[in-house]
Amino acid sequence: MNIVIINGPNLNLLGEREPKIYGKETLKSIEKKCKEHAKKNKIKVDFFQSNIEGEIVTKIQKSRDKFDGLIINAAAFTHTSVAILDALNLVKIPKIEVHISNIFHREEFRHKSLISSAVNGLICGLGSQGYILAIDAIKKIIKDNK
Ligand code: CA2
Repeated sequence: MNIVIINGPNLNLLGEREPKIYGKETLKSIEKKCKEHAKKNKIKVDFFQSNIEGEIVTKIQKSRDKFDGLIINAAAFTHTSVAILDALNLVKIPKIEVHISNIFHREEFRHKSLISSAVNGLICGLGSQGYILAIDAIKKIIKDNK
């Protein structure tokens, strides 16, 4: 099983600021945890981050023939990007949206995700643990679809 985990803008700086909202972990340590957990489950992970919307769109497009499942934390693009929504709709593999913070407890502009309609499910507000839960969930969806 091969999956891709896509991370959006500013998540490369995780751990440096706003620990009350996002915790103290860096994206590197989240990547390490995800890869360790995935390995135990015989899953290979491509962990990707970009600050550029077009690079994320291209990564999603290319996921079509390369991966069995996709996990995405689109960060701020969650609330703005029709391009990412369209790309997700074009890729017919299981997809899960993750947010470290509870976007519904925060400013009103974060309450709306433009991409949620294109994914199987959404995990938010559980910190970096959300990525691990998403790996477990996507594994089950992929298996059940076979
Ligand atoms: O909670 C999440 O995972 C978010 O996707 C994070 C985004 C935010 O725009 C979404 O509304 C919710 C922001 C990521 C910012 O990354 C940081 C980097 C360094 C320090 C603090 C945050």
